[in-house]
Amino acid sequence: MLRPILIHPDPRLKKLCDPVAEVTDEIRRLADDMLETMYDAPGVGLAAPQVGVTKRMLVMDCIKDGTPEPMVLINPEITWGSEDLNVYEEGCLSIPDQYAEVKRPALVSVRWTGLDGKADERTFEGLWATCVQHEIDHLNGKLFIDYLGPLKRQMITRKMEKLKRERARSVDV
Ligand code: K2U
Ligand code: ZN
Repeated sequence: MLRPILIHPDPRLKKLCDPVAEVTDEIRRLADDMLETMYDAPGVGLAAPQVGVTKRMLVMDCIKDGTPEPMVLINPEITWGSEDLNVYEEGCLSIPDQYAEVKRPALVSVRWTGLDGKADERTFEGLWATCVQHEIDHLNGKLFIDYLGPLKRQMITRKMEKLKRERARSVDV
């Protein structure tokens, strides 16, 4: 089922998320809901804290046109990052309609546990590399605006506070 995506500022988006102890049916249902919510947004990635679950799990599918390639990463860890950096104009489903350039390693190796409980490891590049780093930041309570200067970050936060006030009013009506 679709889950509501939290909008910044929200304390749950700043929390250090807890490891997933065991891949239970509830975790599998959460992964399905996160993928459904991600495709509906639409986005190419989504982290559990963005739907209010402060657990270390993320989903990704950076395939634009072609066969979708949904991925579920449980307790992901970055084991290596390239010296070379890539700049990407990032957005975030928890900070709608705000974009800014963020520099990140162009390639990253990530180790994680899959829904089958098995360990997996892969080196990502391109949009996949940017996305997986953006999502793992979410698991550590970090947002892409934390890489910006204080003034730009504050301006974006103020815009989100206004948006939340307007959304709350429209629901009240
Ligand atoms: O975590 C999220 O908020 C989902 C982001 C992930 C993302 C941000 C920046 C760069 C890559 C991935 C959403 O997918 S934002 C929507 C989007 C769609 C296509 C390309 C980039 C961002
Ligand atoms: Zn995000």
